[in-house]
Amino acid sequence: MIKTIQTTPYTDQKMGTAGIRKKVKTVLQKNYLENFVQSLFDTIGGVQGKTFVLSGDGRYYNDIAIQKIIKMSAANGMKKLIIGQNGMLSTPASSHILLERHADGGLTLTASHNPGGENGDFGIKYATSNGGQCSSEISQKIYEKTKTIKEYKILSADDVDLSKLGTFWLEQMEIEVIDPIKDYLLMMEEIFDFEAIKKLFASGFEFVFDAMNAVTGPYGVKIFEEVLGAKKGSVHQAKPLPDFGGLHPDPNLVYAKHLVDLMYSDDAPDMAGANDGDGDRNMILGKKFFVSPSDSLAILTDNYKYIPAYKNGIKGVAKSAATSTAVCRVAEKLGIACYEVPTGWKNFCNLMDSNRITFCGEESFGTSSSHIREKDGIWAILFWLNIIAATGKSVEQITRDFWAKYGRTYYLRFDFDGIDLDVADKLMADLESNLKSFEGKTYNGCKVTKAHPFVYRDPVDQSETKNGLLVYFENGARICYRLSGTGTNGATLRVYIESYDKNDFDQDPLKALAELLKVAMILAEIEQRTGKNKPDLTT
Ligand code: VG1
Ligand code: CO
Repeated sequence: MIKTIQTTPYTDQKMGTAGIRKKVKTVLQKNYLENFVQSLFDTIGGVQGKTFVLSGDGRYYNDIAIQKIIKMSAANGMKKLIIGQNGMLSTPASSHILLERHADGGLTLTASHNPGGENGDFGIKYATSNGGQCSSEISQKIYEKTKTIKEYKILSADDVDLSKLGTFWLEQMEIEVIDPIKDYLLMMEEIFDFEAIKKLFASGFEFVFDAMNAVTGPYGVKIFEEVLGAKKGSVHQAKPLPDFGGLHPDPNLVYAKHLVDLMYSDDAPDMAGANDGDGDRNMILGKKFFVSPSDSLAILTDNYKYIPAYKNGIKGVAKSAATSTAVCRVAEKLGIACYEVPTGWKNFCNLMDSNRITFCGEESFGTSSSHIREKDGIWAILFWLNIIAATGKSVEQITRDFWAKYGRTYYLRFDFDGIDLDVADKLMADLESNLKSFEGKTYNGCKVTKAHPFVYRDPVDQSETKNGLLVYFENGARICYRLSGTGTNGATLRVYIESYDKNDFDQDPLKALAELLKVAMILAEIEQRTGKNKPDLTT
């Protein structure tokens, strides 16, 4: 029986850089999830006759939320839902299924790299029929709707069993529960040289994949261990847990310290990779060696010819404005375009749909290609394995060869967390008004050449997005400031800093960027305004 439930709106259901993301406690409020989902359905003209992909990363509340959404979908006339077994699909696998099945939309229940569990975060990423997350314009419309919603529709029915594969019906709606890994694996086999990677593992190459107790554990076991022959046990923290075992499932030097410690110990394997909560981020480590994500994007681009799917040539590349310029130097050499877009994967999608780019990436440990419309953690790790298999070089050697060819871009991101929202907004607004006055001046020995807000005009739909403030210095150094759009705890100010060195590749990035960090703090008056004299997190 379809029920129409009266409800009262919430005023905080705005989507950020990647969907809506909230504290679990917030989402548990009465009708909170239902309000958002019904507003979304209403905004897109209803879901009557449509097919959606629906799944999540298995975090706390995934199981309850998915049942609610199934029943709301049925009540709203959805034709079909495609769901990963046990309600789970990684974000890249979900994007792939959406494209492969020509579905009308996709909902991924995840707060991505944010912690899970009762005290953690929950969220929803909404993808449109192009496989990528909806535009800011659509998310704004959904937000407007959430502020006036009065009722939602839901089927009163028993929970659906999502543990068995196959097709069944919930009243008029078809539900297909699929193997979450099968199609994704087939796609990876089409892209990469699996035979070469099998030989690499057979030759004794030691590898660890850390799934951070999140969604890609089973993908890792299947792909790396069972298919490619990596030693049993190569996948660490392989079982997805609702609270990620207490980990912050963000693969970086701080939150994946256990893996970094292993890789800097004498027992380090030859290579390690890690993914985030929903499997779209990746971190790459060699023996006692870390590859910065901005470098990783540039290195993959420079080595595209080793990958069967790309060997006949790649189109352009793209990076977020906050990401280092390393990949631009590769693009220049290859004679292909390098686009700079606002932070957030949705901004790459038009470039891919219009065949302008093949690879794209963000400094936040995200890399991918036009095979889907999301970043793809396992894809990036397979890409590295394929290069290693083809060249016989180590992670460190591949990176050093890259630096020798292009110079090294030292790069770090500094986060100032938990700032009062108004203080953060004012800081950015004042900094923006001051930008012009920095030009031509020297701070701590660093001379500003130009300074301006980052404004992007999408070459396909001509939409304009303003995101971040850029300050350029002599010798190719750069600072980018922006506020996070994924946090759930006050505002996070992100300061991204890079410098470029043609000859000296062995500095500690923290030391190489120390003066610029001081300059960044001076220009934005960070200490005066926030009381913080150093960043809370450096990645
Ligand atoms: C962060 C990253 C951004 C990434 C986004 C979603 O956004 O900086 O590069 O696309 O998270 O990542 P923000 O607005 O907090 O800086 V994922 O792995 O989470 O969906
Ligand atoms: Co993610």
